[in-house]
Amino acid sequence: PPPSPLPTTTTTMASEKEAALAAAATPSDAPTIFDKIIKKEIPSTIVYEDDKVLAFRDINPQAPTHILIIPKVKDGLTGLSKAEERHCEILGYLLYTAKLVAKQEGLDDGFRIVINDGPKGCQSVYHIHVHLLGGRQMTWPAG
Ligand code: TR5
Repeated sequence: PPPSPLPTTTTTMASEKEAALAAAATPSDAPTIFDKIIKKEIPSTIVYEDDKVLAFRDINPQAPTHILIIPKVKDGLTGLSKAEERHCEILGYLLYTAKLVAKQEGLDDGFRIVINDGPKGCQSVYHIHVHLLGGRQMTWPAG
């Protein structure tokens, strides 16, 4: 039989890099797809929400559990490299939320937090987000 096509959600290393480079070419404070997810204009699988943050499942999961945690108000925080002192509270809150969601997901044996930044960090969406990955053995170093 002919080889079955790769699932459309599979992202190769090359296309991740291409997406990151394409994203880096757009104005960094422009609205992103995450604004539409926050406003519920496009669907997502929300696993946690309060007045400050939203956590939803990544559309292209890299682990059995792959959740993105984002601030509802970007306030110039397109990525970690743009952090100012005024962002300290929300940055801490994003990590604390990641811990709450990890517990909710049953990741009691461990998990990984990732924040990609800029083209070389393979960031593709310029609205800061914390990746929560778990449900399998992680390896190190990260790619
Ligand atoms: O590459 P970085 O670190 O910027 O992470 C961006 C993440 O957003 C990637 O892991 C993508 O898979 C994820 N992503 C992109 C879209 C999307 C999403 N997660 C959930 N829902 C999504 N929608 C509806 N549309 C996207 N373009």
